[in-house]
Amino acid sequence: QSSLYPGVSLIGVPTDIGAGARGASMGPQALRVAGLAEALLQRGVDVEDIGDLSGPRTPWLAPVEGFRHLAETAEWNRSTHDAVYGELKRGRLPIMMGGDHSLGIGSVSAAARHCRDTGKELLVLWLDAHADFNTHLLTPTGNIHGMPVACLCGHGPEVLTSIGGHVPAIRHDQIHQVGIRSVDDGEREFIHEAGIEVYDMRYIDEMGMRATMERVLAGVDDSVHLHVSFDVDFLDPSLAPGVGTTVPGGPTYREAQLCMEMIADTGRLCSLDIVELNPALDLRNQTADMAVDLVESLFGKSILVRRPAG
Ligand code: 4U7
Ligand code: MN
Ligand code: MN
Ligand code: MN
Repeated sequence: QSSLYPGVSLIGVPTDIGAGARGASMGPQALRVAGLAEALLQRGVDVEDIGDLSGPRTPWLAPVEGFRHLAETAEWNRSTHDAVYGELKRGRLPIMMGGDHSLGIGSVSAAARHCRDTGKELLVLWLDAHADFNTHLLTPTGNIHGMPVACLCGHGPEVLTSIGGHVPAIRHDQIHQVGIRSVDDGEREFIHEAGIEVYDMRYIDEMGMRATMERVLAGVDDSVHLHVSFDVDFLDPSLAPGVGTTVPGGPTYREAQLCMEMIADTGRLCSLDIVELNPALDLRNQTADMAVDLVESLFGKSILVRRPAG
C-alpha cells in the first residue's frame, strides 16, 4: 500500500548528557543496526537519515544546584531544536533517535514552535515509566532526563525553558502521559498541582489499553500535530532490558503494540522521539529491535487489512 506519511528524516542525537548511566549515546547507532530506516522503507515511507548531531562530551560531574551538566544539556537541546524545527519546516516527519530523554526539551519545543507557525494544535503523548516532571528542587538525582516535562511546561531554568522561543513551550493540557509507574515524592505532588493528564499503570490495569488510548486520543482531529515521545523504558523490562532505569510492571508486548496501532489509526503522527535506549545494557540489541517493531505499528503496520474505526 502507498504511504499516508510524509517523508521521514532520521536525526541521531548521540548523547547521555542528561542521564545517570553511560551508554544512551549509542542509541542512534543501535537503532540503525536494528534496521529502523529499512523498516520504514518497507512501510512505503520515504526515509532520509540525516546523520548525527554533535555536541559536548559528557563530563560525568556531580550536580550543581540541582542540575547535572546544565550548560551541556542546553547545548545539545539547542542543536536538537534546530534540527527538528528545520525538518518540520521542510515538511518532513522528524524522528529524533536519542540519546537520553533530556532531548525531549529541544524536540518538543521545536514541534511547539512549528505549531505556532502553522496554526496547528500540539498534543504530546509521553510514553514512559517515569513522569519526568522534576525540578532542581525536587530531583533526587540532578539528572535532567527526569525534568523535560517540567521544563516544557515552563518549570525550569531559562536556558532550557526558552529554547523554542516561547515560555512555556506547551500548556499543561497539551501533554498526556501513558505507562507511568515511577514517580518521586515531590514530583507526585507537583504533577497533581499542575493537573497533567496521567494514565498510570494502575489506570491501564483497570481500564485496559484500549479504553486508555481512546481517552488519550479523544478529540484528535486533522487540526492536531501529534508528537510522540517514546521513552523505551515505557515497556516492561522483560521486553526492553536495554535502558538505564528499568521499572517493573510495564505494558506487555500486545499492550504496547495496541498503543502504537491506535496512535497510527489517527493518522496525525507528525514527530517522534525514541529515547533512553542504552545498548551498553542491552542483550543482542533486542531492545532496539523491539523499538523498531513498535515503530512499524506506529507507522500503520497491522496484522490484517483493516479500515481504521471512526
Ligand atoms: B527518564 C528519576 F529519581 N525520577 O529524576 C530522576 F527515579 O527519561 C528517574 O524517564 C528519571 O528515563 C528517569 O532521576 C528519566 C529517579
Ligand atoms: Mn523519560
Ligand atoms: Mn523513563
Ligand atoms: Mn485532554
